[in-house]
Amino acid sequence: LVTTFGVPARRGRDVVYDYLHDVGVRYVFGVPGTNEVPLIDGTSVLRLGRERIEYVPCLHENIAVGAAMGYARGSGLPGVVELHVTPGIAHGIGNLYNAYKSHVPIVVLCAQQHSELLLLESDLVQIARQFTKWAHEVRIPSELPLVMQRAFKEAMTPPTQPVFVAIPWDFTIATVDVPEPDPTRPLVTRVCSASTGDEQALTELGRRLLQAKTPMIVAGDGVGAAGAWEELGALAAQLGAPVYSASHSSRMNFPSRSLRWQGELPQTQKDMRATFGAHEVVFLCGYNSQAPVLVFQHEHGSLIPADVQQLYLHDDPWEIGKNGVGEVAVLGDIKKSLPLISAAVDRLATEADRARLKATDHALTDQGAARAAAQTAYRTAICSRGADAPLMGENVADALDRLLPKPFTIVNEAVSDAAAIRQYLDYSAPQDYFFGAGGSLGFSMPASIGFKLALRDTRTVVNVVGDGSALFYPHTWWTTFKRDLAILTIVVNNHQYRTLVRGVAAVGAVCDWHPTDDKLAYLHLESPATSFVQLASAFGIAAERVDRLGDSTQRSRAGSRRSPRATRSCSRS
Ligand SMILES: Cc1ncc(C[n+]2csc(CCOP(=O)(O)OP(=O)(O)O)c2C)c(N)n1
Ligand SMILES: [Mg+2]
Repeated sequence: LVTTFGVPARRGRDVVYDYLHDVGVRYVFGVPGTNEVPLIDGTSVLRLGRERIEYVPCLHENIAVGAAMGYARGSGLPGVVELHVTPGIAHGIGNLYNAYKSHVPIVVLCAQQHSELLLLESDLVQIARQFTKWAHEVRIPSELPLVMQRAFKEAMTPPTQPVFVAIPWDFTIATVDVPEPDPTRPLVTRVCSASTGDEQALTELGRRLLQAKTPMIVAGDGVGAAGAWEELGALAAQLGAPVYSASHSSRMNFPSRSLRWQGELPQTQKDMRATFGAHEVVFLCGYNSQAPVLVFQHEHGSLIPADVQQLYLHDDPWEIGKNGVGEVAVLGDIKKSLPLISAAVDRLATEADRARLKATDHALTDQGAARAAAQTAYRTAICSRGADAPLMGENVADALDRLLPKPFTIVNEAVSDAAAIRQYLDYSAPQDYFFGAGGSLGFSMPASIGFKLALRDTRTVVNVVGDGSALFYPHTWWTTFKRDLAILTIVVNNHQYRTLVRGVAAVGAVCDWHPTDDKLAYLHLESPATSFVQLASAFGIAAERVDRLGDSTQRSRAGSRRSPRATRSCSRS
């Protein structure tokens, strides 16, 4: 076959791979159907001077999407998945939602039915639209280059998010009149969006922070994405301001060892209001607000009390002032704009201001030191309960802190123990930590696969996951085994959906509603007593069960070359 240019004909799927090569991805994740075979087969076509792209098969579409999410975060490139028609995309929605809320760039390619059977099929774009930045179904094969360039451009441009492209499968084998790309020229637009926010507005923001007696800072995912720990830390120190992380942060947005860090925002309306209410000004930096409390009662007032002034800086205009009025609201690159706020504070401060800020910061860091000492004392106490004491989730966090070599990436889905995993470990950078901000469970085992493929031997990847969460996609281990990935999975097994048990109690306290059947058997996982060791072994993964405190102090061998695949199942936590 030759094209009108007289060059060898190329197929639609070859055009698709032009774009994957252009952005530099090394892996495509998916679950095959007949529709996808031509696309998958595209990974077998070798390109001169290009690294090979590999297909990573998974046993469920949500595993594939989760793996793409981890790969994107681990590599800094978009994650790519190839999903089957209707049920395929439907299965992948949970992690697509997590990626959407966590602002992870994923390009979802979905092989639609044959173009002449479309009327018999479902509207794939309608399924995916609400969880993506852009969703489109290719109408004719010649549209592929335009659509692929737009898809990657959109996914990668901040605010990064998933995009969705449905391709009737016959288009992937159709000939298209597109020549081989010139490797010296880009195929995808890379938008340089690192613009500093308006200087005047940043000065005003600095002025309001300086005037406030006790300003408070909330660090959201925008801070971690911009790599702005240092800049935000400098501002917090300058102001003597406590820094909270946004609820459901998908990265570590402030150093866990900073004496100014207060952990994530509280989880109830009452506590959240009390926290914000103690300050007259709050600076919401890179803050992505999302359903952070279980019960919201309108009559008890907004989560941020009305008399608290809200100041915003973000590179995502949608998130700025999404749920409250920003009195000063600046759109701009966070890393570049923060130093201008600090400079304004510095410029505007009188000698008296400087002395006041210094004293405030001393008091704040003294409180932080007292908090750290109390945490150390608590940790010592829970670790001194005797070798036979049953393990607690917090012991797992403590052991990881003591035994895990740096650099590491923690993928945290230890639902009711998630705070300890954030607080006990010493993270060095925002990307040392991942959580699925949508809260759709079953994200961490799949995401760990993507992280490990992206990071290879440069980092130890540890997945800490609740038993309930692990049971969503234990067949992730099939891919772990197939790809020989050294991932340490720690299943924190409390034999229940503990968060939900606590949630029912919280609803009872707030709404005065109590379930008729208070045994809540459907929130318990004791029977059958699932053996995670057997489950892991079934997929070829080495595993051991750790019941007692004394057993948890031995250094794990996972991550070492001798023991490439290991799982720890911690029971009776
Ligand atoms: C896909 C999905 N289904 C259901 C839920 C509701 N849910 C929230 S927490 C939870 C239980 C988590 O249990 P486990 O992983 O064992 O953690 P634990 O609370 O016991 O620490 C469930 C089922 C969810 N968030 N996502
Ligand atoms: Mg549990």
